[in-house]
Amino acid sequence: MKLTRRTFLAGASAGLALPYLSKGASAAIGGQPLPIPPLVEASGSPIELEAIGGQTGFLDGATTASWGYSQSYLGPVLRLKRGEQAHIGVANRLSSPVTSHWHGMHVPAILDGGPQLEIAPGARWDIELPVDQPAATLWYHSHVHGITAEHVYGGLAGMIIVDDPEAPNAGLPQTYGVDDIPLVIQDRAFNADGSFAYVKRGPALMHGFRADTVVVNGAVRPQASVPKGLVRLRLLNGSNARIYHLRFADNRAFHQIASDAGFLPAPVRMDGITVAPAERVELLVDFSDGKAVTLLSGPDFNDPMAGMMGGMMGGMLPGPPAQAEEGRDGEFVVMRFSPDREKTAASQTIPTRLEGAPTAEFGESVRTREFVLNMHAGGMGGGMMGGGMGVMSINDASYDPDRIDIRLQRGETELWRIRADEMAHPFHVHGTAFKVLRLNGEDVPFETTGLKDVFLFQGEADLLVRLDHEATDAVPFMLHCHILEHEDAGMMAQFTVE
Ligand SMILES: [Cu+2]
Repeated sequence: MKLTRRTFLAGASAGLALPYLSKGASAAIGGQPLPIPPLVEASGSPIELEAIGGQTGFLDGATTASWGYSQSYLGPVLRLKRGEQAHIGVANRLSSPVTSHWHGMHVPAILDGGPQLEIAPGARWDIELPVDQPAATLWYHSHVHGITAEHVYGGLAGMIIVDDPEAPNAGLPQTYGVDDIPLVIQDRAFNADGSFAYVKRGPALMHGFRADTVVVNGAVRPQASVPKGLVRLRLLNGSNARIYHLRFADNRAFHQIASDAGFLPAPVRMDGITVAPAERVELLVDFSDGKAVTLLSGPDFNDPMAGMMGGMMGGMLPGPPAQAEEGRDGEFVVMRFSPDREKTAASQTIPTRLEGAPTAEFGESVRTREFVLNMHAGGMGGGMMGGGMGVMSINDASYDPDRIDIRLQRGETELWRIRADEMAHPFHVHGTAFKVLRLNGEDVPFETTGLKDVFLFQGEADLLVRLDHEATDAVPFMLHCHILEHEDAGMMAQFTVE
C-alpha cells in the first residue's frame, strides 16, 4: 500500500509537487464567465463518474494538467432525490487509487467512500446509495489517506444537491444554473508553465496550504450573469485550508437560508459570512437593483502570512491573493455578479419561514467524549519538513488505518467536547450531522444552530452527536480536521457504529 502511494507521488502527481515559481493569475477579474457544472440527475437511471486527468484553461495562454470526475477539473453536480436510491458507478482511469466520499450523506460506512474504500487504478465501484435526509447542499471528493490534499487540489471534487419532494419549497429559487447557482470556491497557485503549484511541508503543512488565485467552479475570479431579482447561491468552500470571510463590495445585505445539513428554520439577514473548508451555505441575494457587484473575501485568520507581502518563506509559498481595489485591508476578489434584465428570477420575496429544515431532536446524551486536536503526534516528532504523514493527531494518536479509535452504539446521543488551542480547525464527522451546543462556553448564533457536519472552532466546543448508520471494523467512519494537510498528516480518527 505505502509503495503504491510513493510511486504515485513521485510519478503521476509530479505537476503538483513542483516548488512554487511565482506567477499569480494572469486572468482578469470577471474576464471568464462563471462555468456552470453539468447537472446529473442521479435518480432513476444509473449514472457513472470517471476519475480522469485532463487539461484545464485557468490562465490566459496556458493550460493546466488537472483531475476531475468525468471532466478535466471538478465533477458534475449530482442531484439526488430523497426517498430514492441512486445507482452510481465510479470508474478510476487514473494511475493513483481514488475514492468518492459522499460528504454529508447519511449512509452506512460501506457506502461512504472513505479511505478504506479505495478504487484501484482501472477498477470501478458500483453502489446503490439510499437517499433519506432533508434537502441540502453536499459534496463529494476523493479521500485516500495521505493524499486527499493532492487529490482535491488537483480537482477530484464536485457538488451534490439533495432535493426533498415531500418538503414544500416556500417559493425559493430553484432553476439550476439560472437563479439557483452552485459556487465551488477554491484557491490555487500556478507555476510559470501553467501547472498547479503545491507544497506540503513546513509551514504549508503546519498551517495548511493557501494559494494566491481564487477559482470558482474552475474559473479564475469569474463573472456570473444572474437574473435581476432574487438568486440562490449554493456555496461550497472546496479549498484545502483557506477560510473565506465573504461580503459584497457594496455592503448589500443577504440572507442565509441553509447550512451544511439543510435549511435553517428561518432566513437570517447578514452582511458578511465566514465559510470554512468543506462547509456549505445557501444564500439568497437580491440583484433587483440591476447593479453589478463584486464578492470579496477578507484574509484568513488562520494564515500566518495574511497581511504580509508575497514571496515569504524564501519563495516557497505563494503570497496572499491581490488586494481588491474596492476592498478593505487584505480583502481580495472572489468573483463578480452581473444582473441581466433578460433573465427572469422566479422569486421576488424572502420567505419568513423555511420548511423542511432537519430536525434537531437528540434527547439526553448518554456519555461525554473529549477530542483534542493536536498539531503534534505524541512522542513522535520530526517529519514536518518531509511528507508529513503521522505528525498530527487527535488525542495524541495519529491516524492509523489498522486501529479503531472509538466504538459507538447506533442511535445513542453523545456529547463531544472538542478542543484545539493553537489555531482554528474545521471539525468534520462522517455519516451524520451534529448539533453545536456551545463554543467556548457561549451559545452559538442562530445560523449555527442548524445541523452541521463541519464546524470551525478554536478553543473548546460542545457538540451533540448521534450516528444512525452502521460502520464496521473493516470499513469504519472517520472524524477529522478538514484542513486537508492536517487530515493527511494524521489529524483523523476512525470509529465503528454497532
Ligand atoms: Cu486542522
